[in-house]
Amino acid sequence: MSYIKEKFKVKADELSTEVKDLLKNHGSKVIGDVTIAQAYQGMRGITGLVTETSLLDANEGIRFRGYSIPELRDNLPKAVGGAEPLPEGLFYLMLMGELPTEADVQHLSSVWARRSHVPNHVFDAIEALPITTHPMTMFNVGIMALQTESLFAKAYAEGINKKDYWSYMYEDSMNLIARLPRVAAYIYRRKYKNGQHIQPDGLLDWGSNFAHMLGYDDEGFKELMRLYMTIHADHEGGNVSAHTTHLVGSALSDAYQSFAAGMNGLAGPLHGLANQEVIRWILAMQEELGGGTPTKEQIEKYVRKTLADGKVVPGYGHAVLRKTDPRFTAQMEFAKKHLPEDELVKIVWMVYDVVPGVLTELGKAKNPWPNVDAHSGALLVHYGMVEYEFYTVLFGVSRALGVLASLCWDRALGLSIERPKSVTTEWMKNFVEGKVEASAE
Ligand code: CMX
Repeated sequence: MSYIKEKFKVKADELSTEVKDLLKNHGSKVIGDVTIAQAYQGMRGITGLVTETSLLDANEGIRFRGYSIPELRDNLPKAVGGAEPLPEGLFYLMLMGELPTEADVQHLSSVWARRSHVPNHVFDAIEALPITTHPMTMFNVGIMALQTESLFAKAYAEGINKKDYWSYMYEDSMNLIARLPRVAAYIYRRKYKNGQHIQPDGLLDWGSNFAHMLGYDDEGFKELMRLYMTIHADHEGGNVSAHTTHLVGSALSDAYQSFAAGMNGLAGPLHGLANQEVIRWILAMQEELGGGTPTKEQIEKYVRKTLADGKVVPGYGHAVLRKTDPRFTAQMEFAKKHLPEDELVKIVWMVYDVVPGVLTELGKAKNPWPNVDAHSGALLVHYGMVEYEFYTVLFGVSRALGVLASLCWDRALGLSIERPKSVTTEWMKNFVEGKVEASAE
C-alpha cells in the first residue's frame, strides 16, 4: 500500500470512530427545519449532507480544509519557478485534511503520471461520436468507456467485505484523476486540432502535462492551468456536480459511474456550462455592437436586454454566495499580473462594474456578484484557447479532485445510500390543513 493510502486509512479509522460516537451520543439532535419553500425551491439552505473536503461561507467564499483561496496560493507547494499552487497539493489537502510537503506533491505527480494510461477502446468510443458532439458529451462517453477499468466494480462482483470498499474506491479515484487529462486533451485535439494528438510527458506535473497535451506549452498557460485546476476543484457538497457524484456513489456505483453522473450535472448552463455561456454572451454582445470594446452604457443596455428577454446573465449570481466569488478575484489577480492589457479581460472587468448594479436595482437575484465562471473564459482566450464549448471539460477535470476525494471519504466512513423523503403537492396541501403530520411517511 502506498504511504499516502496508508496515512489516509489511519485518518479514516480515526474519523469513523468519532462519527460513530457522534451518531451514538447526538444522532437525534436537530440541525435545522425544512420549509415548504425549501422543498419546492431547490432545498436551498437545508443542512443535510456531510462533505469533509471543503466548506462554503456565503460572504467569505470557499475554504478547503480551513484554507481560503489566497491562503492556498500562499501555502501549497508550487512548480519550480511557478507562483500558482500545484493541484496535486490541493488534492492531498482535501483528502488528508493537512497541508502536503513538497515530497507528497511530487509523489502524487509521479503516481498520476504512472497511472495515466488510457485504453484504446476509450478513444474508439469518443471517435464513434460525430465531430459536432458537444465536448461534455464526449467527455462523459470517455469516462463511461473507462468504467471497464473499475477495480471497485470487479472486486464487488467477486465479493468484498464492506470495510474494504474505501480501498477500491481510493484506487479507482487515483486512476481516474490520472487518466482524465488524457481523455480531455484527446477530445480537444480531436474536435479542434484535426485529430493531431500530443503524447503525455511523464516528467511534468499533472496540470502542466494537461496543458502540454492540449497543445499549450506556454509557461503562462501552464500557470493558469495550475490555478484553474486548483480553484475549480471543490465547492462543498451541495452543488449539482458534487451532490450528484456523492448521491450516485451512495448506491455503491463505482467512481467512474458516479463521476460521470456528476459531470452530466456540470454540463448544465446554470452550473459548469456557464463558463462557455459567459464568453458566448460577450461575443454576441460585441457582434451586435459591430465589434470592438463596448462602453459601459452599451454593456448596461445589453444586460437589460438579456434580462428583458427572460435570460440569465451568465457568470453572475450564486445559490449560496452573497459576495464576489473569491475564485473570480483570484482569476482577476492572475489577469492583473499576467495580462492587464487584454481586451477581453477588460470587457470582463467592465461587465463586473455594470452587472451587480443592474441586478441589485431589479432586486430579483439574491446575489448580484460574479461567480467563478465570469472570468475564466477570458483568460483562456488570451492564451489562444478560443473554443469555448470546451471550457466546461476543463472545469470537469478539476472538479474530479474534490468529488473523488469526497467519494473516498464516503466509503471510508461507510455513509449510507442516500434516500431523502419526498411528498406530493396533495400531501403539502393536507399538511397545511393539519390533516397529516410532518413526520408521516
Ligand atoms: N441573471 C438573471 N437572473 C438571475 C441571475 C442572473 N445571473 N441570478 C439569479 N437570477 C434570478 C433567478 O433566475 C431567479 O429568478 P426566478 O425567480 O424567476 O426563477 C431569481 O433571480 C432568484 O434567484 P436566486 O435565488 O438569486 O438564485 P438561485 O439560487 O435560484 O440560482 C444561479 C443560482 C447560479 C443558478 C443563478 O444565479 C443563475 O442562473 N446565474 C447565472 C448562471 C451562472 O452563472 N451559473 C454558474 C454558477 C456557478 C457554477 O455553478 O459554476
